[in-house]
Formats: sequence, structure tokens, C-alpha cells
Amino acid sequence: VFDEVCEMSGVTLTRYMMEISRANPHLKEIESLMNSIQTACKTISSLVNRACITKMTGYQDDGCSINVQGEQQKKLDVLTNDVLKKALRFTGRLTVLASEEEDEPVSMEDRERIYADLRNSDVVLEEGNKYVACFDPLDGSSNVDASIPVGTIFGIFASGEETECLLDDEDLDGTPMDPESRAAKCLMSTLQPGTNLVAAGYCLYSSSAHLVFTLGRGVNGFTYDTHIGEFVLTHPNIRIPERGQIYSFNEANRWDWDSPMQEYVTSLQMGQGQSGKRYSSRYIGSMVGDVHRTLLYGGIFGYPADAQNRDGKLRLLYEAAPMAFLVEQAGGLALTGKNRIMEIRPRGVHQRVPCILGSRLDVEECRSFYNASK
Ligand code: AHM
Ligand code: MG
Repeated sequence: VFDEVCEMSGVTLTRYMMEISRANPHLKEIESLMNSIQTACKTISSLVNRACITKMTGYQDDGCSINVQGEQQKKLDVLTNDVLKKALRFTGRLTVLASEEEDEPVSMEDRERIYADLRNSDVVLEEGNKYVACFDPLDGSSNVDASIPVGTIFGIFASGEETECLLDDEDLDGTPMDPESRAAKCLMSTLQPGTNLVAAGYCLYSSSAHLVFTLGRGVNGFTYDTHIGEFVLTHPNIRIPERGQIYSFNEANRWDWDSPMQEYVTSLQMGQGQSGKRYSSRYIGSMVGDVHRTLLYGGIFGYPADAQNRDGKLRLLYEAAPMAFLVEQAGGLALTGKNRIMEIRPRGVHQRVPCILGSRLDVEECRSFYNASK
């Protein structure tokens, strides 16, 4: 059924999701979530596009908006987080959401209770499948004032999949946490490995906006047609080339990388890798743009571990795992160096992880350098 839908041209995302959920009734709630995500992405695309005109560039005016990771938030970080949060809340299909811009996972059911209290009405919680959403509303936002591509990354897990409690006696800040508390339950339902993802994707805001996602059966890409206000299927069934000729790493960190990474990149530069070709370098510093190019052209992208950052820079839940799911669904590989990113069970919402992904043969070649090291 997925293939029949994808073979058609001129298919809007709305229609695509309608067909998918008619053929797969268990995905009805995912249709609703994807509709909200696409509306949020259209709004974010417009916010990013007009940021210089509407004076939405720069940092939050209060000068003290620092997220839990110690990064000063840009105006657009805060705004786009709000856009996605509200779009998803009104589906009634989320139990919890986690975001790069939220210190802790946010319980959506608690929100419903608060709003019901304010309305002085009974809380109405939807029946049916429930989900947990993890997202980075505006990844690469340090680039946004210079109109360099940025993106939204999202991953959706089924709610209630929490199997093991990894909280031990303390949460990750070292503060004791009662495993029965609402906060602990939200955290546990969020800390799922990538193998539990039911949907993941990104929206790239660049010369065009592209919404690329997977429901676990291949990857499809939609381009925003501003004339009709719809995402249209332009890249059905994306398959990443088996091998590319581009590497994409922040080479300023080269002397801090582990030696397998240094040796691997040197071999690509000298044309001494398995392909025998000299590779070219491309690095935007905006993961969504770099991954989008890698999906379409092939090659390898990564943010590896280095001496300063033993876990690299990218966050597992809302950057590395959703992208790993996409890349694997397109026929590629996503590793930490030796291990599969999808299999890592998170211990914290903002946990970082080394990330190396792209064409199967390129990533396998990179892994051979790690495997050869101790
Ligand atoms: P952010 O989530 O704070 O925007 O950081 C993530 C971004 C990625 O998009 C990109 O791959 C990476 O940071 C670039 O980092 P660097 O500037 O160190 O190369
Ligand atoms: Mg980010």
C-alpha cells in the first residue's frame, strides 16, 4: 500500500497521510500528529523566512534565557518551540513531549488538566493510541541570522513503551527522584531507544522547505509549494547511495578526534580509502542540511567523539536517533563509531552521543578504523 501511494505524483502530504491511515487504521493518530507537525513546519518556515524583516533575529531580549544545556536561547528558539508545542498539544494524542528547549519532559495530560481547571470544565482525555514526541524545534539556530539553512527534527515514540526503569535512585542531575512521581513517569516514557521510534523526520528550511520522514517503511520527502500552501511529494522512496564522495565533519576539531577518525579522514583526503577516490568536503554546521545532502548525494556526515567532548555534541533523543532511523530506513547506517545509535537506551533527555551516519559502505569503512583500534 505504501508503494502504491508513493508511485503517484502531485500528492500532498495531507492526502498521503489520509491514504496511509485509511489503509492502516492503527496509524490514525499518527495522521493527526503529522498534520500538526506539518502546520508547525509551515509556520516555522515563514518565521525563519521573515526573521530579518520582523526583527526576530538575535537572542532573547531578557538576556538571561539560557536552556538547560547552558546555551543562550535565540528569539526563534523560543518561538518555534512554542509553535510546535501548541500544534502538538491540540491533537490530544500526546502524553509527553520533550524538546531541546525544555529542561524536562512536559506532561501533556497535566496541561489538559490545568486548562480544564481554567475553563472550569471536566478534563477530556482522548481515547486511542498515545504518543511521546521528542523534537529540536530549530536545529542549527546559531546559523539562522545569516540565512544559513536550519531545520526541525522530530521523533515519535508510542506511549507506555517504558520497560525498564533506568532512574536508579537519582535522576541525572543527582537529585533523588521518586519513581512514582509524575516527573519520573514522564521521564521514563521519554527515555526510549531509537528502535522504539514509530515515526521520525525533519523539515529543512532552505531555498525550499523539505519535510522528509519515515513511518518505518522507507523514507519520503515532500517540498513545500508556497503557491498552494501544501507539502507535495517530490522525493518518493529516498534511497541513500551505497557510497558517496563527500565527507562532512567539523574539521576544526580534528586534532581532538580519536585517532581512528583522524586516520579515516586522512585516507579519504589522500584517495587511499576503499573507493580509491579523493573525497570532497562539505560542512554547513546545520545537521538537517548536512543530513539532507547526505541522503540525496551519499557520503558520510558526523559529529564524532573528541578529547573535549567524549560524547560528541549531538543529542540522542531529538537529533541522533531520529536521523539514524531515517538514514537506516533509506538504506544507510548510523553509528557511534562501533555501535548502532538506534540501540542506545537513553539515560537522560539531553544526553549527547557521537554520531556518524550516511552511505552504508562509507560508514562501514569508517567503522573498520574504529574496530581496528583498541
Ligand atoms: P544546536 O542544537 O544547538 O543548534 O546544535 C546542533 C548543531 C547541529 O545542527 C550541527 O551539526 C552542529 O551543531 C554543529 O556544531 P559545530 O558548530 O560545533 O560544528
Ligand atoms: Mg539541535
